Amino acid sequence: MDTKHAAETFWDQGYLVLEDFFEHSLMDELHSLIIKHFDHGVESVLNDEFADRSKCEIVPWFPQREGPSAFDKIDQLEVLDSLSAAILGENWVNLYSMVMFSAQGTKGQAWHQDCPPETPERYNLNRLVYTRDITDAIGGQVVLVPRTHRNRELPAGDPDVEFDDQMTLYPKKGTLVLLHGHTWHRVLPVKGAYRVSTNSRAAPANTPADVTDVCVYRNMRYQFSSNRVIEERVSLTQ
Ligand SMILES: O=C(O)CCC(=O)C(=O)O
Ligand SMILES: [Fe+2]
Repeated sequence: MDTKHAAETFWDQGYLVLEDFFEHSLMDELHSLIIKHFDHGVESVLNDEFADRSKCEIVPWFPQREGPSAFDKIDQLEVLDSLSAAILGENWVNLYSMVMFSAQGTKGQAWHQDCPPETPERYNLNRLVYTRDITDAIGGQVVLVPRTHRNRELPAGDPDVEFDDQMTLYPKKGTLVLLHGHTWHRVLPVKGAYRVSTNSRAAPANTPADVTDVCVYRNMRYQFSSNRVIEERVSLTQ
């Protein structure tokens, strides 16, 4: 792979899709661990106010917090390592691996930026791994607005909106999606039995581990560590 060209395309567009990046055997191994984990029921650790206000319904799992795991194999891939370095620069940091599960009939995720965009060099890189195809029947497509990663705040307003220049991605089993944390993005509602994705988040050198603590939605800024809305972006009386 031409990592220099891939990194340039990423920086031009704010995202990059690479199909057949991961071996199907690795996808199957990780997928069965995900299914085993979520088989025990899907109690969300996120509170109701968050789900209600943010229009987000996902259940996160951080497999690497439980010790060495098959998910480490993603981080150990040489090709992902060099691509990440080409995008993020020397001494980039690996933040954490987060599996996201959405049950049938859930809303997906409303438009957001993973972290505030005011400081362009303070951002996270989503390295999204799909262990199964995302199709129209399943739902959960990733929608994004290209080139919104350069110091542009997601405009305030109705969480459920269509932007003229939005793009819909249908990642397949084995696809890697690289997505800048400031790029405006959302996940569509889930119609099939369930939807999963895995995010091995990374960031440039010296980025604090809590870079994604505050997420920017169209109606609010939400802080995960305190479970609080820290800024209302639309009038609540309307
Ligand atoms: O699950 C996905 O496809 C994307 C989720 C997302 O918004 C993120 O990882 O920041
Ligand atoms: Fe996100």
